[in-house]
Amino acid sequence: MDRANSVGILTGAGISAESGVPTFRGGGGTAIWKGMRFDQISSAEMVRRDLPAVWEWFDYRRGVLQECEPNPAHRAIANWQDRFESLTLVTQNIDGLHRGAGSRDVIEVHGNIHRSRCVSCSKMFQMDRACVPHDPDTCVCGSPVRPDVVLFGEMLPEGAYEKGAEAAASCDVFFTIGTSALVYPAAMLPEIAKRSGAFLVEVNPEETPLTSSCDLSLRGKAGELLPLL
Ligand code: BV8
Ligand code: ZN
Repeated sequence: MDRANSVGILTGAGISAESGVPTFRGGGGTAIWKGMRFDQISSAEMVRRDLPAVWEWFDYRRGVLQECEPNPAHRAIANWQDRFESLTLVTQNIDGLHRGAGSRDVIEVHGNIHRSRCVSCSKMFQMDRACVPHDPDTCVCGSPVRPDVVLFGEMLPEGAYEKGAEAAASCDVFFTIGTSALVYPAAMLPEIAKRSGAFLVEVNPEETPLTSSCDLSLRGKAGELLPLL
């Protein structure tokens, strides 16, 4: 950390766990919603088949998020912002808590739960956290709006992955924090960093498929370990 000029970070649901945001796969379970696995309800197919059900799921999660604040892990990363020549933060999370903690230029590769977009003209709507259920439900052009979130089977936002990959390929130290490293292409980023010679650090209470290729695997909670770093 003392000698690093450029730092890359990939975070997942685990970094928001201590804020009270449920993870998807942690604790041996998989998030289930009305009998469906979360990767069924959070899918492109479901938006086509039953958009109201998708909104019910996301409005429920936005309701949970109303009580959640950034935790010491988010704040530690926000404090690192000005301590390195360059710091690139890529998050798979859609909860907006990194931005809430003061991080700038967060690359949200899976979108943001507080933004919606028209299915036809792609007009964007920024919702306030308090705006539950979502509003508006239809665009000014008359078409329905959907969460501006990347669902399974959907492309990542234009350029987001590429920006993350570029940072991963050129950083001195790369942190993979609170992610089970199972979802692609985001899970490629730590691998790119490692292949490009970065010092790869994992922060996770559990082992992941990345653990064996990490230079350092800190077995613990992000909210406790990151402030120590
Ligand atoms: C795409 C938004 C293609 C929605 C999400 C077969 C093989 C390989 C890939 C695929 C395949 N079949 C399908 C695919 C592609 C698929 C994929 O990767 N599937 C995986 C599951 C097999 N990927 C996609 O579909 C992506 N799109 O590939 O497009 C394409 C190509 C061309 C043209 C068209 C299309 C899109 C993926 C994005 C999906 N959207 N989220 C929503 O939120 O509902 S993914 C979802 O999983 C979240 O974003 C989440 O962040 C992400 C990953 O999960 P994690 O963040 O890692 O969270 P998880 O719960 O899994 O783990 C938590 C970790 O934290 C645990 O390790 C735990 O130990 C740790 N932890 C717990 N507490 C703490 C902690 N760590 C630190 N501190 C703590 N206190
Ligand atoms: Zn529209």
